[in-house]
Amino acid sequence: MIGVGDMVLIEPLSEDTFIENLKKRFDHNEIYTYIGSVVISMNPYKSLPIYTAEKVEEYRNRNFYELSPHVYALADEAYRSLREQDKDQCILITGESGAGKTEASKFVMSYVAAVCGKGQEVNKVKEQLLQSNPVLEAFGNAKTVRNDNSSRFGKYMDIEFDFKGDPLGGVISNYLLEKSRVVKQPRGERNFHIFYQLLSGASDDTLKKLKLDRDFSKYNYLSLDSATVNGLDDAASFRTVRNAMQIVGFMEDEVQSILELVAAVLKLGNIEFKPESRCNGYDESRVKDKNDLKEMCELLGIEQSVLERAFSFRTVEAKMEKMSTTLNVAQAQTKSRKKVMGVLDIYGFEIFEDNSFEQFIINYCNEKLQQIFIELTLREEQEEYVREGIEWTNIEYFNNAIICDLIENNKNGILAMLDEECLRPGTVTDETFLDKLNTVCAEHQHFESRQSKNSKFLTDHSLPHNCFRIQHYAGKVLYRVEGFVDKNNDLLYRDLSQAMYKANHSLIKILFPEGNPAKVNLKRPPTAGFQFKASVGTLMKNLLSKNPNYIRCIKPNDKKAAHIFTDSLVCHQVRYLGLMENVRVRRAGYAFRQAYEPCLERYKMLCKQTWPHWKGPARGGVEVLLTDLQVPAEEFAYGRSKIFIRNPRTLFFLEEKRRQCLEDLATLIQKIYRGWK
Ligand code: AOV
Ligand code: MG
Repeated sequence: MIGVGDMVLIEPLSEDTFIENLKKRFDHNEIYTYIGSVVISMNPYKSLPIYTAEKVEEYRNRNFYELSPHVYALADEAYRSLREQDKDQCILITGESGAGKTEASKFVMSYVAAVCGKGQEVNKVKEQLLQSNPVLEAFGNAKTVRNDNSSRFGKYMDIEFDFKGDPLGGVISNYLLEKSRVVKQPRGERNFHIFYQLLSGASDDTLKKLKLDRDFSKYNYLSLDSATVNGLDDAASFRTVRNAMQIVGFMEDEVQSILELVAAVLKLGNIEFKPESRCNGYDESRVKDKNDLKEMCELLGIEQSVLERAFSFRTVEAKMEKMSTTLNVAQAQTKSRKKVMGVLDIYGFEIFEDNSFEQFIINYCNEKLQQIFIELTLREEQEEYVREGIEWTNIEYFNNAIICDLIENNKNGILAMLDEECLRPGTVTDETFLDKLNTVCAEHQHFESRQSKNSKFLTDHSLPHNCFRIQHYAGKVLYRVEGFVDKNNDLLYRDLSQAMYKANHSLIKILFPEGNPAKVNLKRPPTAGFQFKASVGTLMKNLLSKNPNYIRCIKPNDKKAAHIFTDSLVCHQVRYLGLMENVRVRRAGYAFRQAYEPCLERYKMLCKQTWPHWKGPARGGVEVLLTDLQVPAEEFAYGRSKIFIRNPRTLFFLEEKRRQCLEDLATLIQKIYRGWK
């Protein structure tokens, strides 16, 4: 073993030894390290031969601590608990942009797929689950300065199993896609992969049908300075995506419709408007060059005059996506209770030069996940010791609840204030929103400072006039308010949705149900922020109802490069992820705990006094049992309702004894049986 596989065992423990251990292991391609049952994963930025079929076999059905740390061990443990103990599981993967979350989520999925169930039907379901990844990545991932394959949406996938542990299907929920990227990308970044894939990989014939040119430079929406990315083969990816779409279950004509839509978006980007006179406060505009408009209309089956009229009232960006969609990969056939393993892979915490509404939402989501980690591993763990009456010295940690509150508080949280501003009659601008924020949050801060001085809404004189700054758990972020109101409103003008609804195109029609004149809904749709907060709330509840398994991803350097370990960068992540506190709580505590009754039931055969029946309270039985087995006293603590076991090895010892005992028993029975014959 290179270095120490479980940080809990490091001696002496300090931030320096912790990071030294990570570095030593990273240098030897040991990218996984445990903190108890939590897996730390360092992004190696190169492919390692540790995800082979042989590795899967190695980790299959083995005890978590038996082999060297691996994300497969976590996947195995989660799947086994799901099958044998009937506990729904969730895999929570966190870390900043480019740290390796999406890759980790795919390794977990492919491991589970490899070890669960067999047979033609089951294999089909597995294929569909796995192949959903390339499709979602094509439409939802893009190159950013932080990551060449950055997820621009949050994804939560429930994999459903029957009582035997065979997969039945999956339900995927998507969270707020960064759709503004379609129209505009920061310098050095790209639009969503699918545009480049289509132009690079489609046949001449397909492109002709889609009225497209292979040349990226013909399209305004495809940034030129970074159109090709080292290490990304767009043409090959297109073939993968086409194939995956078929496996997932799209019919040929559906794929065609989708590609027509992609082509239409590219055309849309080329339509230029020239301003005309103003009337009624609307910017009237006229389409300048009509050829792209004509082709777009042909692709979508829309009458040109209808669309032109709709455009003329106001130029708006096309917003074609719903907040949260559920895709049923396969139909579950059974009515009996399903077991569920949820895999969460969201966009990681990010700080760009220019941070807007999208970064605000992304970072809020990361705060919420950090909250879960804190609640479950730091707070609840410590509270349990106190509850059980076990001697305990509290370990200090930073609780980010105050930041979550600053953002989501129903009364004076930033999202609530943004909504208030969006719904207020009168002239509403990003500036009026910022004014309000500064008034309320600054007051809030004064109020706070009298009490605790830890407000996370930062006001100082260096702040540019159109910005606000938040001290997030993972760093300070400066947000520019431009676009906040518009993006939160997320309104599509009725003329446009109605024009789209009139299209003679199967897909477009479904995408704009609000354009149906028979269903004019005068009620205002909920804002983007409101919907996001609600769906994140539901997600958190869902996660809290399951047994959590954590993968904490760390980015070794800012260069997307192999072999480079930047100490300061890693140190920053170790700090804000709360990993030191995690080790301390774990070290001071006990790795396993179990109520007295089931514990006695399981091991009573190991001691003459407790076998076959123990009379009296279970706790006494467990005491007798452990004394008889001569397990050192410091390995245990007796809680009010549970026995606490400090070291995993002690549990192995008990399990091994039990296994031997059962084996001996089986041999004995065989002998007796033979004797009778
Ligand atoms: P992310 O999901 O955490 O970022 P990814 O999982 O996309 O990050 O990882 C970024 C890149 O790092 C990948 O494209 C791989 O090149 C490399 N990488 C990550 N993990 C591994 C691994 N285990 N082995 C080899 N290469 C790896 V974001 O989606 O940006 O938050 O929004
Ligand atoms: Mg990702």
